[in-house]
Amino acid sequence: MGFLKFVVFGICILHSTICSQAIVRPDSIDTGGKATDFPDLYEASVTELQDGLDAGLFTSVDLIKAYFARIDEVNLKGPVLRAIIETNPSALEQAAALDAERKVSGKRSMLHGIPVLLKDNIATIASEGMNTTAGSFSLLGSIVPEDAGVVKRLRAAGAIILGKANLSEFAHFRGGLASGWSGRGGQCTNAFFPSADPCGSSSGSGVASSIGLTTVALGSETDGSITCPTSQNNLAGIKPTVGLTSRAGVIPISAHQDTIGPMVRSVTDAAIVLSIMAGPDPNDNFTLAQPSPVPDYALALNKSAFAGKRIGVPRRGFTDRTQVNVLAAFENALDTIRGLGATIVDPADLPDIDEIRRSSNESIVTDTDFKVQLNEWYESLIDNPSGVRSLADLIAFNDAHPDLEEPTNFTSQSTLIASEATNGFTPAYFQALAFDKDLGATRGIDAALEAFDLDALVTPGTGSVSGVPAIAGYPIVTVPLGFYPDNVTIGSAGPLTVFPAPGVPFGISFLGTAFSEFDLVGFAFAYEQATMTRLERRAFEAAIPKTQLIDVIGK
Ligand SMILES: *[C@@H]1O[C@H](CO)[C@@H](O)[C@H](O)[C@H]1NC(C)=O
Ligand SMILES: *[C@@H]1O[C@H](CO)[C@@H](O)[C@H](O)[C@H]1NC(C)=O
Ligand SMILES: *[C@@H]1O[C@H](CO)[C@@H](O)[C@H](O)[C@H]1NC(C)=O
Ligand SMILES: *[C@@H]1O[C@H](CO)[C@@H](O)[C@H](O)[C@H]1NC(C)=O
Ligand SMILES: *[C@@H]1O[C@H](CO)[C@@H](O)[C@H](O)[C@H]1NC(C)=O
Ligand SMILES: *[C@@H]1O[C@H](CO)[C@@H](O)[C@H](O)[C@H]1NC(C)=O
Ligand SMILES: CC(=O)N[C@H]1CO[C@H](CO)[C@@H](O)[C@@H]1O
Repeated sequence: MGFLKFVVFGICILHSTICSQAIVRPDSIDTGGKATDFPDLYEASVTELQDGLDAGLFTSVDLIKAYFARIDEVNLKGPVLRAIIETNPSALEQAAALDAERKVSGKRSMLHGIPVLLKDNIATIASEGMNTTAGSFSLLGSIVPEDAGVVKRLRAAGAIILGKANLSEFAHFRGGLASGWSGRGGQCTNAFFPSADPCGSSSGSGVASSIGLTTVALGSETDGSITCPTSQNNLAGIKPTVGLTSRAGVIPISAHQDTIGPMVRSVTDAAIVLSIMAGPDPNDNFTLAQPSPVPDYALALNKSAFAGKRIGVPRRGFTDRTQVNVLAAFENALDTIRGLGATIVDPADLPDIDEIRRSSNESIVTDTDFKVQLNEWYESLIDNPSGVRSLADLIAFNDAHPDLEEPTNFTSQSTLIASEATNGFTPAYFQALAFDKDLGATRGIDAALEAFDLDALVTPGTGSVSGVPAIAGYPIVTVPLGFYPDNVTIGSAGPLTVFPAPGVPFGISFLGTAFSEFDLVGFAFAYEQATMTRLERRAFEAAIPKTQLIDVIGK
């Protein structure tokens, strides 16, 4: 991550007039030498950037300029990744104010002056200049009442909202559409192979973080939407326990499953961001039930976290024998984890896994919740120029605007239609909700943890990993595991995308009980540090932006 080089340069600034002049007038830097000592934005961590900001090496204004230029290089030009829908027109002004504040009174937090990209379902006040649309033209120009709860926390900590990321429209709660497609953003694609599936629904968040179009990105997960794009874009990501991070001001699917979390390049960055995002919010009563105080997840970053721990492998329903590349890497990972001092309990199947896989209680809950909550969302808007005020209006709007919302091969809105057919909080709904808690938590993850006396579960971060934690509302922490080999047979993922494909990443996930993030972060960190898999392979050449800090400083 260039950390060592950077520290050396930092010392140079403190002790040498020549070096510090070079910083003030970066144009004069010998590009054959010192210039390479700026953090490489492809990989730069929160800590590296914070050190550089504190040392006066560069400013947050420089960071915003550099990321905007990097977005411009690859978003609609070159590889046309379509990871970003909008950039923040107020970001430079906000960065300048935060730079000035840093000079006077120092940094507010580890995120002071650090750019954060939001999935487009996370609300930001319209007066700042950005839309909040979940990728849908039905919400273009709409005025939300206020920032989302997590955005309020990030801004209070000094973070700068860089822009809005593309996503599978409505967080993939629309129909049988390809991952990463939205009406407003078009088809987002992976940076590791041309036109590869980015997974979803937090697709743009994943792609943008993977190649350094931002320092931090946030995604949301109802069932797989942080975990899968984290896995498929070579990232570290945390799907928090439902109720750890506020969903207030996030375009909803289900209060019982939605959760907001970081998708970044290292477990350390994920821990820093989660520590700031998490906490109670009076506008989301699920967050009032979380343990207090919020832990400092950075204290979980312990390379010895596996020592003396028992980690279970829930094979049945979690691993897919046909995924030979993923499984081979996973078996190696289990050896690594054993080598780090853990006892691997394999298999450690969930006692009720077959019953869970037969159940369709989840869609009863999500279809019902979505209609109620989306109607509330439209009603909460101060204005919506499209005139859409309900789920029924949305379905009609899509059909009335096929050019915008139903282009060839992207017509389905079967999920919206199924949701519209539900009838609110009926006894059958409450029964399905109770079944899900019992199946996923009590007789599922918690039963396995207890039966095998485990500290956590570990599975490939692909395929069906997210379903049981989804219905339980339980956390998942995912880090890189490997990459599809160069000779993998390329498959089709959607009308415009391919998967698998050479070089496309896959991850490994750690699962646990409610609010076990501290332990899971420790395990993910220990595994990440022992392997550093992310650094083994980079994006394809055209998808790697060229702009670096040196190109914008002082310009
Ligand atoms: C929303 O997007 C439209 C079209 O791109 C743009 O004109 C507008 O400034 C954006 N922001 C808001 C707050 O509507
Ligand atoms: C949140 O409030 C709703 C309605 O006001 C209530 O039905 C629900 O049980 C509450 N949830 C929690 C976790 O407190
Ligand atoms: C790291 O984990 C090891 C093994 O559990 C423990 O002995 C040690 O105290 C931990 N270190 C810190 C700083 O928490
Ligand atoms: C919900 O789960 C219960 C318990 O496994 C099961 O008996 C029931 O059939 C499930 N309902 C649906 C609609 O799948
Ligand atoms: C890819 O290469 C590996 C190692 O050379 C080989 O074992 C495997 O059979 C090849 N796979 C395909 C699909 O050709
Ligand atoms: C729609 O999808 C089919 C099958 O994937 C493909 O052959 C066709 O070219 C696509 N049409 C457009 C306009 O993208
Ligand atoms: C920031 C950016 O490049 N946004 C673009 C996202 O895609 C839509 C559709 O192509 C463009 O209109 C935006 O300009």
